[in-house]
Amino acid sequence: MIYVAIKYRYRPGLQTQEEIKPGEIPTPSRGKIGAIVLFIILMAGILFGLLLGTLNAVSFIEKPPVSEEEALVIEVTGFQWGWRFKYPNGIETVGLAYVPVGKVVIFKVTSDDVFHTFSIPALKVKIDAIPGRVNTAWAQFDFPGNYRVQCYELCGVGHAEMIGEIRAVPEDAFNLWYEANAPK
Ligand SMILES: [Cu+2]
Repeated sequence: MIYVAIKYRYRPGLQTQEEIKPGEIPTPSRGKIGAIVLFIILMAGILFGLLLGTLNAVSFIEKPPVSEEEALVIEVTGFQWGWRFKYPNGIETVGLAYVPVGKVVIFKVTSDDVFHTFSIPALKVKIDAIPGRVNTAWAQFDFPGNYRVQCYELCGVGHAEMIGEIRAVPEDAFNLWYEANAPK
């Protein structure tokens, strides 16, 4: 834009907007149809490339790479102010969830009261938690460790304290915990 602004700036001898009389067709002295076509194609190409990249990224984010049978499905419920996790075998925890390293985890996210947003910042996971609705997000924890969970939707005075933790542990350790804590 700076280049064009300098190159095509007004110079003496050129018509200004005010000098063009009503009904007069200005002399198309500066138009280059080839350049215009080239730039339209170039711009359309860039936008199309960006569009493809975006669609690709969105489908990666939204579609878990494996089916729910092959993944660990955890129901996540936000409430004022905390996170509840429910596992397929009935285990329920509040504020802390264990997951196995290397396995795809699917989060079915909803809320008990107001709008919240479930997020695991380290893994760039972020999905709205809305009462009466279940939103799906997924993640794969490739490294053992503690992952912070944070609410990203202002949801009342306790919003800043609406923090949870996901502990990614080796699959063996997870299975021990999972079996040992299964509700009888
Ligand atoms: Cu919240």
